[in-house]
Amino acid sequence: MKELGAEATEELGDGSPKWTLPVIHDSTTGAIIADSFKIASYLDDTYPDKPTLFPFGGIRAPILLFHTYFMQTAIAPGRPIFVSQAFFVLNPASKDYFRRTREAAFKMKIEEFAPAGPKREGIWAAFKEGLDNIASMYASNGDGTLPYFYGETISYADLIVVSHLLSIRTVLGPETPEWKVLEGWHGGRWKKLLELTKKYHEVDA
Ligand SMILES: N[C@@H](CCC(=O)N[C@@H](CS)C(=O)NCC(=O)O)C(=O)O
Repeated sequence: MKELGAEATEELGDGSPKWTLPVIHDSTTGAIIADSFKIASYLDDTYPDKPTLFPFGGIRAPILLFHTYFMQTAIAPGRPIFVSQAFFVLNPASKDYFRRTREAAFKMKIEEFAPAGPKREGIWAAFKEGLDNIASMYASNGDGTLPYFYGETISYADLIVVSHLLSIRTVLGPETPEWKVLEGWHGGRWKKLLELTKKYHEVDA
């Protein structure tokens, strides 16, 4: 990341810089941008004539607020599960790194939150509770059935949800009972959202 000229996005516990993905290199302008929200803002600013991510131009605060809330309310409580699933498909070097950093962060052994581990059910329930709040937020629009954060208008808010759901589906496996259960939550809202946004995330769609 340093070689690329990407900025650190966060700080580690000891105050030293932390670099994270995603990072983009725009070969048209030469810009290197780290941090997903900054990337989304950059893309709208740089390519305003293309389909945009923020429906009200430079007014980004509502989606930034949603992003923060979604991460804190739904993703953070479920993260041990998503992390432990990824752990089992990583190569040995990454496995060692994951075990060391994630066990320290969650103060639990990977095996505790892995499938059939003693913490699994509680973490899954906390994630569901978080997603309940996000579903209520979506359902507060119109008659409650509109698919997007801005009702009928797709935006970066929905892509935040979609990208996390895709990552969860990938690490759990699309045929696992946990994923199948999630698809049925909130009247199938998330399954539908993935279907509606297929053209953005399925190569053949
Ligand atoms: N605020 C950042 C957070 C991104 C983030 O946490 N990325 C993870 C991968 S999904 C990462 O790079 N982690 C590196 C690490 O924990 O060592 C963003 O949204 O871009």
